[in-house]
Amino acid sequence: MRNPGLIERYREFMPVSDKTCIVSLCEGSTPMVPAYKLSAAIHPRLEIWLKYEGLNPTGSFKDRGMTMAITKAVEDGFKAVMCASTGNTSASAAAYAARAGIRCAVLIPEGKIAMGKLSQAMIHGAKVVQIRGNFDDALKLVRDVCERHPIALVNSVNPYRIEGQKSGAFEILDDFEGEAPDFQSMPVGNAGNITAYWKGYKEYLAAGRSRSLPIMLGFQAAGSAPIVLGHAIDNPQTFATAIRIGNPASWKQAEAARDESGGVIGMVTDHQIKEAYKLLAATEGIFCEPASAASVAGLQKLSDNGYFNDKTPRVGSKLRVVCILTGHGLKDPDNAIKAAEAPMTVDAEEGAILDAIGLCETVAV
Ligand code: AN7
Repeated sequence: MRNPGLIERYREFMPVSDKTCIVSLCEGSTPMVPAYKLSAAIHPRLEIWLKYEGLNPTGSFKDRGMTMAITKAVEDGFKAVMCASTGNTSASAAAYAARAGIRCAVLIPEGKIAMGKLSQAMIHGAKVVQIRGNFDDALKLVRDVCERHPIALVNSVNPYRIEGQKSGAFEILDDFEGEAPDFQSMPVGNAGNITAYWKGYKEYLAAGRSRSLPIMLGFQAAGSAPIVLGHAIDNPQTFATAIRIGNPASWKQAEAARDESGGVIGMVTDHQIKEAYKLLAATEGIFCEPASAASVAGLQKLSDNGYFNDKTPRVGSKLRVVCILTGHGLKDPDNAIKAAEAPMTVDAEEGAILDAIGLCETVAV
């Protein structure tokens, strides 16, 4: 069946009426990929599933919130939208604004967004402004501008963004026929997504569409871990630029999701993120961007610390975990090229090629 987009799929849970003109790129309904080898590598009792959000129309989970935020901006009469972004929000806002025929401006930290994301904002015709500052500076500026001018703010402080993004939880529950996974693991930056997932899980339960709630596990990069450290970070650092955020807007809501679910918000080093990023690509054939791999790096860290040893599965014999792979690996080709083996250059003749690939002895037919 054709995917009608998530507002249509979950219309009864979304703030729309019969008159609402929905702006959609047929987002959502992303695959849940079972990860057998990854599960075995991390902990024998885990059954890991990868929710591949990189397969949304602009390559990240941001499209879930953006279909809703742009739909409402248009309904409310706005002719322009604006956001601060570490990259993916700007790509999504630019695409949905183009589709709606309204203007879009994005504020990004100079030199700190991945190339794929920048190219998207540009090709969709957004006004792209780089600031000499970080994401937190950009968000403050955008909030001020949108307060004083008739421009809709489409960062996740816009409640419609959260309404759209909660659909990710609905899909997981539908995929598992109403039984929540034992754990959900995800990266945390500005903390809108963990807020949205937890809201979604609770709403589905209250509506009688599911029977249980997961334990929420969120991971920040060690150089950008304000929630873990308990204070804002003035100069956040990490190669996972998507989550290079020092003062998350939804800080309190993220703590609530952690505490209400009995979960953890932890931190993982850039090295741990890089290892998980490479492991996903090399053993599961799944290419996500670095920030997304923090969800898997975090599981590895918890496993190493014995966290899963005393946990009991809700159903079956394995602890079921869903990792939210928030963005596609192609967003950030520079980091992929840096993390992998460089290509070889040889003469255009068979002997040289066979030498170079070095596979002939092991896979000879
Ligand atoms: C791939 O695009 O903040 O905790 O401006 O792009 O909801 O912020 C992106 C965040 C995780 C963190 N993974 O989500 C932006 C932006 C990816 C991301 C996050 C982001 P939140």
